[in-house]
Amino acid sequence: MSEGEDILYEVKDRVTVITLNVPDKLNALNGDQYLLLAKLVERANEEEDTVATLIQSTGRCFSAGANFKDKGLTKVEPEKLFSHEYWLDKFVARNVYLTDLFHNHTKVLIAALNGPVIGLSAALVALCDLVYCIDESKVFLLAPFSNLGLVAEGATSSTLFLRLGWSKASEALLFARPISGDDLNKMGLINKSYADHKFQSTEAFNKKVFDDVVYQFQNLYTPSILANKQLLKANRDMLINSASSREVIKGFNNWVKGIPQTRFMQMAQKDIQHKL
Ligand code: CO8
Repeated sequence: MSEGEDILYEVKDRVTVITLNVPDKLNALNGDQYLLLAKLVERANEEEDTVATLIQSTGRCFSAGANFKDKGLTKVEPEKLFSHEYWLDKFVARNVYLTDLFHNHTKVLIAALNGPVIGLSAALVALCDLVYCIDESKVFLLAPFSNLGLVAEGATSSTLFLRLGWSKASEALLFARPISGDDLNKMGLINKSYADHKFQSTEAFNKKVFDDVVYQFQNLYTPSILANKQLLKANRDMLINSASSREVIKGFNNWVKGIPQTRFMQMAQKDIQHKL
């Protein structure tokens, strides 16, 4: 593992640990960083001896979603701004690829939430098998697509109702309302909150989650764990795949009209903000 990289990758004790490492931007990721995350998750899938892939973060926010200052989104050359080719590449292909990689990951996929999770990153967390959080009072999940001229991404139009029920999913998606950590915990999206531990740092929380993950699969028969994951996942295959393809086409239609680009610029200039 090397310092100074945007996303860190390490394999230890049969777990691949992927760490979002852009804390000064609240781990908001630009297009290249989301693609890097996709490549690292793909690499984790190919690791021969691992049982689990743990996605953790740094600082006070798990991830603030897409970076609204990403030049690839807001400073696009005029001839590309409304171009089908550009948005098929930068939006459709990348989102489908990332969603598919998370959905079809063959190891146990785990997220350790050190703070809020937003947008496309929230969608990826909702595709994880297990979710742990540092303290439910410090965490929320925000799917702010209705505020950004976007539609559901990363299969959230199916994962949120699967994991939270129809009513919460509607509130979250239609009105871009944050779902509190307390609700995420009560509704079962969070497996365990570590609030009682009162961790002094994200690193201490990450270490505890890592140790607990390793402890959980010790002495179990690994092929059965992974086969059970496949069996469980098969129940959502149709839902995720169809949601993902419907979502990107609706989203794409907005990008070629320039709608999200304008909303992202307004967000960067603080002309609009999210309900928190
Ligand atoms: N992108 C870039 N910078 C960000 C982002 C972001 N998404 N979020 C926060 N930051 C930066 C802020 O600009 C600020 O920087 P600076 O200190 O230099 O001014 C710093 O992080 C701290 O932010 P705040 O002062 O706002 O901290 P708060 O604790 O008050 O608020 C929030 C934290 C709630 C996270 C708030 O910053 C926020 O609402 N951020 C926007 C979140 C957002 O809208 N993300 C996009 C979601 S949509 C998505 O992910 C799908 C997009 C699909 C794109 C596909 C590619 C084509």
